[in-house]
Amino acid sequence: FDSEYHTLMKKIMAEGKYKSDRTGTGTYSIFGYQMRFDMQDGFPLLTTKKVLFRLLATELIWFMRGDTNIRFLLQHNNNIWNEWAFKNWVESEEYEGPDMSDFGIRAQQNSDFREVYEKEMETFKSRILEDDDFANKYGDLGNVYGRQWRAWEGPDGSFTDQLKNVVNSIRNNPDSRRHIVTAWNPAEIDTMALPPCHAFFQFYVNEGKLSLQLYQRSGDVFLGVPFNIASYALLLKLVARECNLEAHEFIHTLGDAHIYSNHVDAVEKQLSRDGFKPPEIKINGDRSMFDLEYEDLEVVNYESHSYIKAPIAV
Ligand code: THF
Repeated sequence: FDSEYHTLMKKIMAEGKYKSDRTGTGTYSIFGYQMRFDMQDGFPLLTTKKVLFRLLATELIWFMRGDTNIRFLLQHNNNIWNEWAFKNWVESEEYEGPDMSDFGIRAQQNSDFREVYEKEMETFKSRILEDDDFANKYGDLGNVYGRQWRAWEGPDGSFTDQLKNVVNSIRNNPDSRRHIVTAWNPAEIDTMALPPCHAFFQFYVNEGKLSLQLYQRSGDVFLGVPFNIASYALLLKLVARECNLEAHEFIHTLGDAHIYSNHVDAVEKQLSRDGFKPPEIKINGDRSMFDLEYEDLEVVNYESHSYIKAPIAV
């Protein structure tokens, strides 16, 4: 599994063209790439750096619940979406603290600013956790993944539960070529804190085995993609269990696959390492995927190299 991912990193390092980007960081990027992970060989949690399963698992549970408010994530000590909610807050009329424009890039370049930013962020997090009105207003990321998966709003005001529908269609009509969930809702892109990166996925059933292919329009290969691989592999396991099928292949198709210029050293470090045997994920208890709790999940035999820290581009 690590080698499938390392091949992608090597290709971008060798062939990636420099490109400026929305966040002002700069990336090396290629367009169009596919990886395949056979779940019968184990669970694709990378081992050449430590990937924090708890973070991607609680994020997936958050998506599956149809939740779009970072409060749930904060309650699970998960900070991966804070910056996007914080951005809405500091750009709002109500915000009266120190100037936070371009906080992502400035926090990396200026340590005095970083201190002020971190203090503002701590205050923001406490208010989201403690103040219901504040959380409703500024913790919500808009019509992001959870909303589109569980409550896609149609032109007539009705809601479509794409995730429930796809589970039912896999169960009742396995050979269908329409087992699709899409987070890319053109009419609502401007109501999202960030348009979906992992935008569209499809299931496929053959000989009692279930596969999932994801189309990801944009992939932050060092930070995001290890999460995305494990997250969709976990989703595949959960849907397979829900439908009494075996999980087979996770196929990851990428559009713009990029390495941020400030991740290059981290990538080289990771590329110098050899992988371990992949772990297994156990789903304990008999709760359905729709009621799943993080405590139902267990990572077994995860041996990995050390964690490699890298800054997130906002
Ligand atoms: N923006 C960018 N630039 N990259 C992304 O991967 C990304 N996402 C989501 C939304 N915007 C994005 C957010 N997902 C981390 C991982 C996934 C994220 C955001 C951040 C991250 O920093 N992971 C660290 C651990 C962080 C921690 O300890 O709290 C890591 O090393 O894995 C892609 O969907």
